[in-house]
Amino acid sequence: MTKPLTLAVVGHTNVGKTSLLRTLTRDVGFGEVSHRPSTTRHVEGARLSVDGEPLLELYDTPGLEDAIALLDYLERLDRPGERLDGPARVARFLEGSEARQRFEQEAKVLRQLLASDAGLYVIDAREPVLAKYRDELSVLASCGKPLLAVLNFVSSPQHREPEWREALARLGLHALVRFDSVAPPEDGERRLYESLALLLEHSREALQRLISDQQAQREARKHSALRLIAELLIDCAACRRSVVSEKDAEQQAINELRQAVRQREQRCVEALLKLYGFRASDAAASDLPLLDGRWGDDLFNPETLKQLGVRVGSGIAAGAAAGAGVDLMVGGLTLGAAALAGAIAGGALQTARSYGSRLLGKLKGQRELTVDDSVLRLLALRQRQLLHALNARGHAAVDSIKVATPQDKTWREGKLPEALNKARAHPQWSSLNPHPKLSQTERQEQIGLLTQQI
Ligand SMILES: Nc1nc2c(ncn2[C@@H]2O[C@H](COP(=O)(O)OP(=O)(O)OP(=O)(O)O)[C@@H](O)[C@H]2O)c(=O)[nH]1
Ligand SMILES: [Mg+2]
Repeated sequence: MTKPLTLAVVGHTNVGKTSLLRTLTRDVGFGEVSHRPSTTRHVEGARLSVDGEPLLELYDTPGLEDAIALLDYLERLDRPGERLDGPARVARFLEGSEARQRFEQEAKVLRQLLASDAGLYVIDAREPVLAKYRDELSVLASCGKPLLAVLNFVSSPQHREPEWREALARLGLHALVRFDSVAPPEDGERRLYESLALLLEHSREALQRLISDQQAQREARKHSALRLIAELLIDCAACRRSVVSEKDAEQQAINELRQAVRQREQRCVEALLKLYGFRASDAAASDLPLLDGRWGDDLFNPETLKQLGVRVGSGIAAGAAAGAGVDLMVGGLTLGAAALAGAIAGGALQTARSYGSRLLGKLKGQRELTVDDSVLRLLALRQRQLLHALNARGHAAVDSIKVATPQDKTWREGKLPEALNKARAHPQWSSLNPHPKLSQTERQEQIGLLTQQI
């Protein structure tokens, strides 16, 4: 096992060094982040490992504040007739008393940089290139370690990237990456590590492993996320409530159904946040729009009939599914009895029982309430939107994501994926119904198919 590559994250105070560490380590709890300067007071490290092998150590450092004075001081350390090089000067400074007094914070930074393989120099790209930053770079460069400039705040419209590029080049610093730690570009980490590999030839292999591992993790996360969304949709599509035909009872059932769907959506939001390593408070689903629910006649849904081993002409099935008219009711009842007999003969007793009790409910004037198609489409859209936001979110972000209803009406229109139509005929596929059977092979298959379609 080789020694991990060590990097010191350095720069002016309040430029987002701790934030960068949070995003690179995907750890929202790393260190302390604040809009006030001088928040980080001590060096603190984090380690990235692949398959249990530590590959990279990142060290957060206090922000530099008074580089102009420090540079003056360093330049006066040469004795008469002497011309020290950078590292020798820094070494002399660190042995002296000022490193424990006036420049105590700065000394911590330089010590850490000297002990590291390279430094990430974080820049607030909104700032003009002031003299203090140029002096800061001279001080850091005198440690003799490779430096990679990281332009933070590049998502801000006021950034001054061209100015910084030019100034850095004039100081002999040509390696630079754009990396906004609140909204990092999708390939941001890869670019950052690739740029480092150019500076640190001997660490190329370790950095490549890190890049591949992170890519694999990103893919795995995306897949798990889509599966979570598919499960939410199947749960809601298969959800069903039997209600007596009476106004108050119906209204109450609608309210309860809405509440159940809403809570189920919130559970999905929380699971996605956890999967992506964010806090439960980082996003919340806003309320669902008021809709009446769907009073469906899924008893005669072709899919239900298929379960019972009944083959009907598509005309009857389609008409029955639409729940049209008295004739069909009669047809439906006959069909129901025949279907029951057929199912019992075929050994599908469970299915027959459940179908039988629903049929009985219907005879007694009960109605079946399910989740409206448009709500299912809305849930899919909102969760996809959330997933998109999570993929683009750095772990340094502090504002929370709002899972809102899209402004346009796309969620009201369009065809539902087949898996959801199937789920409507399988009440036992929903964790929101009593006695669910969530591990049924067919349910798992449909979740798999839906995962690919979302
Ligand atoms: N919008 C935006 N805000 C950021 C970004 N990076 C950091 N911030 C904010 O900038 C402030 C300073 O961030 P920190 O990470 O504490 O900065 P620091 O360089 O560690 O500061 P010190 O430890 O005090 O030297 C915080 O309010 C962060 O939320 C960024 O890329 N975009
Ligand atoms: Mg800090």
